[in-house]
Amino acid sequence: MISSARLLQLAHDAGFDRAGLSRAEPIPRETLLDWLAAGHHADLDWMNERVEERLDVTRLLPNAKTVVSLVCNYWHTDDASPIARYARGRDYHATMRDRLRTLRRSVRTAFAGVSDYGAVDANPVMEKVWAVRAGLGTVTKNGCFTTHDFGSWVVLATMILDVECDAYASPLDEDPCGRCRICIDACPTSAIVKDRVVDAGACLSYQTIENAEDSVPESLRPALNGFIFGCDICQDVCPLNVTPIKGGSRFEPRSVSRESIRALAAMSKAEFDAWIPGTALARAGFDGLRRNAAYALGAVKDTGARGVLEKLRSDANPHVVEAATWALGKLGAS
Ligand code: B12
Ligand code: SF4
Ligand code: SF4
Repeated sequence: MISSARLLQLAHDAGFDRAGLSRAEPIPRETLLDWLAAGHHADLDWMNERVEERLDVTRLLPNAKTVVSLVCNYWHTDDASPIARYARGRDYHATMRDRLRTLRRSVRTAFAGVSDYGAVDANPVMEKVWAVRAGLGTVTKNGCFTTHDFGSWVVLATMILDVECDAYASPLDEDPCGRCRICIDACPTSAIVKDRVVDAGACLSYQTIENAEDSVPESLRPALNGFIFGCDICQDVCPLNVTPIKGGSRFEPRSVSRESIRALAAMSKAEFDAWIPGTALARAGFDGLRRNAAYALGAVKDTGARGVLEKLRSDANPHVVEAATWALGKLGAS
């Protein structure tokens, strides 16, 4: 048995804003299986893989006893940007992985013989569920994990240990949403299909990031009128997010977050190489970002963007061409 106070101190020293502990008990199966059965994972085939690991962390780390949930606050400014807040600075995956590496090293030094497993985002770990169990916040109706201090402007990482701690947290006994449903009504694509359940296929976050190598369904394109990477609408409207706290310097927005949609549509490969590597935007790639920007210009009927869109219409990438053609159609005849 190890000291929970010491473990939480090590997490704090590694740079995490909050940390909490829960017992490594299986997750109720319907939490994930109902979502998958409804097809809410869209083309995220990897969500359908390693399901048993997601539901039971002892399959990831034999004899797992403790799950450490780790939270970083990333909010910085209210400046308008077509990029979702979590992606405006250095890639959060790199920041969380660096901090996790530091924590794993210090845990091994402090508690000899302990084995661990670390996860950030892509691993088969249900990070929000663990953060709830660790008493760090709740999953609110917008499907986001929301804390008292930072609202939902947080990203998560998770560490699993094969040793028991001397104290564990309990989930908070509260529903901060109450009768509110502002986020559900504000979602432009009705992607929040019921309280706390998001249909990824309808979510602009999925369409602009995960579906970057295909076309966005035509019915969803008019909603792409402000974001070209991710979507913050259901968080921006949330009353639990009205007093955000500035995050650390690693989350400081980079210059690309101040570029206009037109500039991002017209981005050259050289500009892409200067602006994008090292940020989470790299996931959508050069073509995915320009495709998204073309949709956004069409969605807002930006007549001043006709020249940029004409150029994109003869691009080498078929999805960029298709998006530019659609957008020009929205602008109408010149
Ligand atoms: C798949 C995925 C997506 C999908 C689906 C979104 C979703 N809500 O599931 C898409 C691509 C749409 C997406 C979008 C976003 N994502 Co995402 N995503 C994930 C990922 C990889 C898996 C989530 C998952 O397992 N979903 C399956 C469903 C069934 O599980 P669930 O979301 O936890 O929901 C259930 C449980 O929470 C349960 N529940 C609620 N309370 C409780 C309590 C207990 C005790 C239990 C047992 C269960 C339970 O009810 C829910 C419905 O069944 C995680 C990383 C990870 N490994 O966890 C990041 C993650 C959730 N995403 C994250 C972020 C930042 C985002 C975006 C904000 C990005 C953006 N700005 O565009 C948006 C938010 C959209 C939204 N409104 O949810 C962050 C979380 C941020 C936060 N504060 O919540 C994560 C954790 C990544 C990270 N490591 O930081 N994402
Ligand atoms: S991120 Fe945007 S599209 Fe997705 S559920 Fe929230 S408001 Fe809807
Ligand atoms: S907008 Fe209202 S319902 Fe939605 S998450 Fe915030 S408090 Fe909950």
